[in-house]
Amino acid sequence: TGAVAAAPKAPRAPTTRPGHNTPMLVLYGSNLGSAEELATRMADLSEINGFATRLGPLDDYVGKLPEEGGVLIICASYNGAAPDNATQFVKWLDSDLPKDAFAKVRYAVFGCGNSDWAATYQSVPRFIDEQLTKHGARAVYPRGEGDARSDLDGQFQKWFPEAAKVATKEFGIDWNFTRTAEDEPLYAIEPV
Ligand code: FMN
Repeated sequence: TGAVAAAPKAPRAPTTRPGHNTPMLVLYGSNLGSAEELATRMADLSEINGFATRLGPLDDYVGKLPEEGGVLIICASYNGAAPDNATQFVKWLDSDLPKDAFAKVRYAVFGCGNSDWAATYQSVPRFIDEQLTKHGARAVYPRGEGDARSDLDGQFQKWFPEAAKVATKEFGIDWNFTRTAEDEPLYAIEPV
């Protein structure tokens, strides 16, 4: 009786994951979970923006940094020493490596630290960055620093989108890294 059924919703514009599939390895060194959580966030964003993404602790990749695509590293420090799941990786970087060991590696590092530890603030991410560069790797974007004493999350949120923008250029990807975790999902439950 005059009631008008709601018009069906306009179909959502189709969204698909971009298909460039550039490899992206996201590695973390973390004892208490902050670096691991940020790594997981980066891996999610990397995947939904079309990178063929892998995620793992630094120690799982001793001797096997990939020469294709990119490597994103996020690592904490503990009294100047590596987190438990990055100990072997740091030892490896400190070993007698050929000068060009990482000549084909492209990477970016973000450090999680706390400036209360003034003498060793950011020491492990800094060391990783220095060793990679020293052995021929290319830093796609300058190392970022997050300070848990002030605003680690905010510093990360400034660093990552800029790093991502530069990375897409570096890898020649015709796609601006604009999808965020808050966007419409790429998939929906289909009625069967
Ligand atoms: N941060 C630094 O930058 N340099 C340090 O030497 C350092 N030593 C720490 C020692 C202890 C016992 C604790 C609890 C924290 C220390 N921090 C240091 C801060 C941590 O690296 C920082 O909180 C980081 O976000 C922790 O990451 P995670 O939760 O992934 O382990």
